Amino acid sequence: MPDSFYAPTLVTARSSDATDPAIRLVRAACPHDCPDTCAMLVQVRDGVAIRVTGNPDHRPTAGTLCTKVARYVERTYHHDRLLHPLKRVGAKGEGRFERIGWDEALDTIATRLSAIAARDPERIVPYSYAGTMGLVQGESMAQRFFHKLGGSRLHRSICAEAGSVGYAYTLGPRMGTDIERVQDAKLIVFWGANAIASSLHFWSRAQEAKRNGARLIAIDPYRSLTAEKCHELIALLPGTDSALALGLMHVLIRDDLVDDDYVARHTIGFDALQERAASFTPEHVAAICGIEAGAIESLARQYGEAARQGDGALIRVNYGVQRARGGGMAVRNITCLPAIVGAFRHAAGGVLLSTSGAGSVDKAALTRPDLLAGRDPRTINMSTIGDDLLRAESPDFKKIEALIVYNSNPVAVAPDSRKVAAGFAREDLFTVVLEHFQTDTADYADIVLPATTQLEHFDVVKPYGHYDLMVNNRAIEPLGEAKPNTRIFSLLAKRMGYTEACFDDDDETIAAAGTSTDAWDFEAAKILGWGRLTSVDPAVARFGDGGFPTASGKVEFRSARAEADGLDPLPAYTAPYEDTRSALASRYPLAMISPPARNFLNSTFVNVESLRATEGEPWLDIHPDDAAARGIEDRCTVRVFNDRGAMQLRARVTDRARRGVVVALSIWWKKLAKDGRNANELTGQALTDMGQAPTFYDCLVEIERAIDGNP
Ligand SMILES: Nc1nc2c(c(=O)[nH]1)N[C@H]1C(S)=C(S)[C@@H](COP(=O)(O)OP(=O)(O)OC[C@H]3O[C@@H](n4cnc5c(=O)[nH]c(N)nc54)[C@H](O)[C@@H]3O)O[C@H]1N2
Ligand SMILES: Nc1nc2c(c(=O)[nH]1)N[C@H]1C(S)=C(S)[C@@H](COP(=O)(O)OP(=O)(O)OC[C@H]3O[C@@H](n4cnc5c(=O)[nH]c(N)nc54)[C@H](O)[C@@H]3O)O[C@H]1N2
Ligand SMILES: [Mo]
Repeated sequence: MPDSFYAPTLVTARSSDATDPAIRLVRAACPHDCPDTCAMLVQVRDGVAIRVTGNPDHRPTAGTLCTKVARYVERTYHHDRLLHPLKRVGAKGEGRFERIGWDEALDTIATRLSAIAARDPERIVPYSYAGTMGLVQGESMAQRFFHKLGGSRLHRSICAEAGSVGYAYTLGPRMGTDIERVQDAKLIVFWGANAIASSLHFWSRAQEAKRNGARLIAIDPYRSLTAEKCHELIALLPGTDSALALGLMHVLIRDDLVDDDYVARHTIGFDALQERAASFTPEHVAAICGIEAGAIESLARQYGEAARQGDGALIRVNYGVQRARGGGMAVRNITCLPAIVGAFRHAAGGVLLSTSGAGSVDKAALTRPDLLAGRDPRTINMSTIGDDLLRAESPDFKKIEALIVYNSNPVAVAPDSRKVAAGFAREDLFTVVLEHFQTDTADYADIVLPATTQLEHFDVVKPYGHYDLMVNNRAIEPLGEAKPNTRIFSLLAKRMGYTEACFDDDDETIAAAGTSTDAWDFEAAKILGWGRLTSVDPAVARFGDGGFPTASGKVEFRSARAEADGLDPLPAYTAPYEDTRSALASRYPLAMISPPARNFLNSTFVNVESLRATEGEPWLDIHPDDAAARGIEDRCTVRVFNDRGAMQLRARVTDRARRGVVVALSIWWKKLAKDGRNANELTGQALTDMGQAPTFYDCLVEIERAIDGNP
């Protein structure tokens, strides 16, 4: 029997693709943590999804899906899908489970949580991130549940916090150049951004710009798939971007490439900035970044001149620059550049980090903070979950006794994994995991609950790379006994005795309430598959005529807010914790970065055989000079280690990695690697300068040939 809890909207669209009358086309939206948030067309025959394609009518999607999501059907019907609740019968982490019914699962959880909550609900911690970016299956019913419970809050810091804080100091909430203008740019700088892997539809537009004569420049320690297709690569040392931006400012000011009119009308603090930039000569910056001074001079000239000529000069800054100690400052400094040269004047110019500051979502309607009823629970930072799970009871810290994980795989993705796993292995910790698959994290659960995938539930997804709010209509019935996150938390609420009416809301009611602050037409959007966010005008987002959403209404080179937060009010250079010039480098001389592999989406899709086969196995890319110095040959097994941990990988000796930097594309499931480990065995829990975010790419290591590491 279909569950009547969530309204079974099944919208049929027409498309030339579906000539077979037995095929129903459902308009859906990709749920994944990616800026592109594509419009999908799901072909359904006899209640079975048979194919997923990109909707050609949705402009940002333009009819294409990435290789991963094109395999969404393979993932949905995967032979390992979790189809019923499970209870653990083996040791934590061992992965031995036994099937139970929903009643037993929910009763067990409610009994355990009630007992803990009777003493102190803050000992119960939610752990979630962006397994789905849906407003409904993400943080709606789940947070209503935790608000009513009074559980700890979670600082969802693991991805974008450093940059969002840095960006806000300079420009305000994140709204960037509209992806639909990118093809008109004449210079595109990919700054810590591997668009081919992580935002394919931005890349398509950039390629169109390239065909129209645009110059593409990558700033990346690694010759990524994107960097190799650019005209130029500046391969700096990881975590030194804030210095490079200051070096560019120095040259722009010195060589009179400043747009004085724009600076005078739309910025504050330029004199102080000029003074600050004075000491960041190209030679000084080159030494910090490990690059040639000439590359800084040349980039500044190309950038300043493109803007001066009125050409679109666009910086696509992404997450690569944010994952070291100075990640916040890097974004703060980079976002000053388009104001200095007036690049905001051109619709295709300016800067794009994210569009997530655009549009208004009614978070309170989704998550109902009123259910806290005056309580103000503590906040746990998801990026230091390893330490926090291992922290003992003290007057300052209430030990974590229960963890409810959904939309996330912390045992694979959180830094300092050895500690994370040790924390999850605690016998006195009660852990519930809502999942599609038996992940590394699910292996540590006491109870595993099967969740529906995007094809099996309704949702609305707010993108961070374009300005359309996307509707995901349900295409098929839930597989097995799987249930949407909303339904699971609603049932749990009932078991806990919560009687508020909001725990009865169905998914469409939640979606309508959560988006009612925008004047978009929800009913029309369900039929079309998307609706333009009306509360943002992309013309405003490009700031041609100023009007920045900062305190001063201008670009803030000098930020009083940063100063009030105890930070340097001006752009500065913040060195990495694990600097290649520090004492630590004498033991661990190589900087390791672990950016996303093209065929995985964080740790999602790693268990899809066809995609894993394309990635091959966990590799470590190492420069020929660094390999030779250690007697490492191509394809031999190496041991990578530092004080936090060690793992084994197969070496690829290649000059894609710059000298001094090794690259382990991620995020592998630990249990699908030969040694049961992944890159987070080596990463640390130190936090960024802004936003208390993780520093995955601020990680010194040493490498040796494994004992039997023959190629
Ligand atoms: N295929 C795929 N797409 C994804 C994801 C995925 O896992 N796979 N993940 C999604 C998520 S959650 C996110 S946050 C985004 C990430 O989006 P991006 O940040 O665009 O993705 P990355 O591939 O990490 O690109 C970052 C690039 O920065 C480089 N880099 C590393 N350290 C530094 C540094 O210190 N300075 C500079 N300048 N560059 C550096 C890396 O070598 C890499 O090429 O992508 C999203 N899209
Ligand atoms: N070393 C290293 N570590 C990193 C990064 C890196 O570049 N290098 N990147 C970091 C970044 S940017 C991010 S964003 C994080 C990502 O970390 P996470 O947000 O944890 O992302 P995933 O690893 O994709 O795990 C998401 C899980 O949610 C599940 N899921 C999907 N949809 C649903 C649903 O509807 N219901 C339920 N219950 N579950 C669902 C999926 O099956 C998947 O196992 O990782 C971080 N970790
Ligand atoms: Mo992310």
